[in-house]
Amino acid sequence: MPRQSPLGLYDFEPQRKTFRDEVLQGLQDARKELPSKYFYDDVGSQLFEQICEMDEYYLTRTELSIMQEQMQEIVALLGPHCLLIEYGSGNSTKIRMLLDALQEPAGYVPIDIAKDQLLRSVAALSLAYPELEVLPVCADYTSNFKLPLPRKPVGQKVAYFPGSTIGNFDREPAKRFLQQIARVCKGGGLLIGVDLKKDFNILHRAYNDSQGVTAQFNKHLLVRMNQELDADFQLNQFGHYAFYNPGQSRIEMHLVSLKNQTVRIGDIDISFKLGESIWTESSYKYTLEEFAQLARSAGFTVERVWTDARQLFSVQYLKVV
Ligand code: AVI
Repeated sequence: MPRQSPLGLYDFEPQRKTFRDEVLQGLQDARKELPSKYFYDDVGSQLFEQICEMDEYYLTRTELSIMQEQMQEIVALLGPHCLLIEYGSGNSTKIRMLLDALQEPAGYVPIDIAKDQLLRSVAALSLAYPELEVLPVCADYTSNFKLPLPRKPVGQKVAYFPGSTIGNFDREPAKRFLQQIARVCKGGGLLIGVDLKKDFNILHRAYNDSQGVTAQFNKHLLVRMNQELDADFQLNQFGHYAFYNPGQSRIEMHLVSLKNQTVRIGDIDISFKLGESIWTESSYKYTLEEFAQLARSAGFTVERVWTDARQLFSVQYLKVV
């Protein structure tokens, strides 16, 4: 059962038990790896918002401009009285654009793993949209949890998954997650942002910004382990390393050890060789056809695809079959 707290939050306490277990498992494997969801505590979420505002990170502003241009058509597809379910709502900026345009939405369910940010954004949204029923859920959105329902009758359920966060899933988990959304939104659809394959240099700049914010975001995992798991990572002894792997169609983000070293996590020692890395994130890039195939395999049809003039990014509306 989730804990109910002020502002009607359904709290499934997603980070309480798992962080330590997943860290120790990930760092004791032959290939060291950490789940990228752990970037997103309060500070990590703020660092990510900073990334979204940077010139080099074309994704956010391109997606927003596509949404702005196509809003009339989007609203017509979502229809009146829809229940909007946002997976990974962050600071809920993008949703405002939709909420401003939609015809009497039945409710809004923001789902996020970072509780404080979720509560802040819900408080702000409730002030800005007093008529709207907001049903916040603090959970790892890939886990199985029961979706709260609004009091008003629902036209159709529409999931919103912007930002190309689907790119942070490997192929099979991406399919499973889309299948999960298809089950939740039976009879409805999914409005999703998907980043497209493009010139490697543009990709490289987006994940290696000149101000070093992405590096700080990456190293935030080390900071969290130091603060929450009693670890002693020295931040300057690990380097941010992000590159496009064309064979796998993904940006890979790593933290590379700059020397032979042993790090303590609580009472466990983890050794690193010079040049050994912790793989912290993948960000897959798709062609429109590749993504359509993935969507079909998960039980959707691609109803509509919008892109920018340079075909950097796409916003897509998928219908549950
Ligand atoms: C959240 N996600 C879509 C971002 C991405 O582009 O993969 C996370 C990110 N990692 C580095 N910069 C941004």
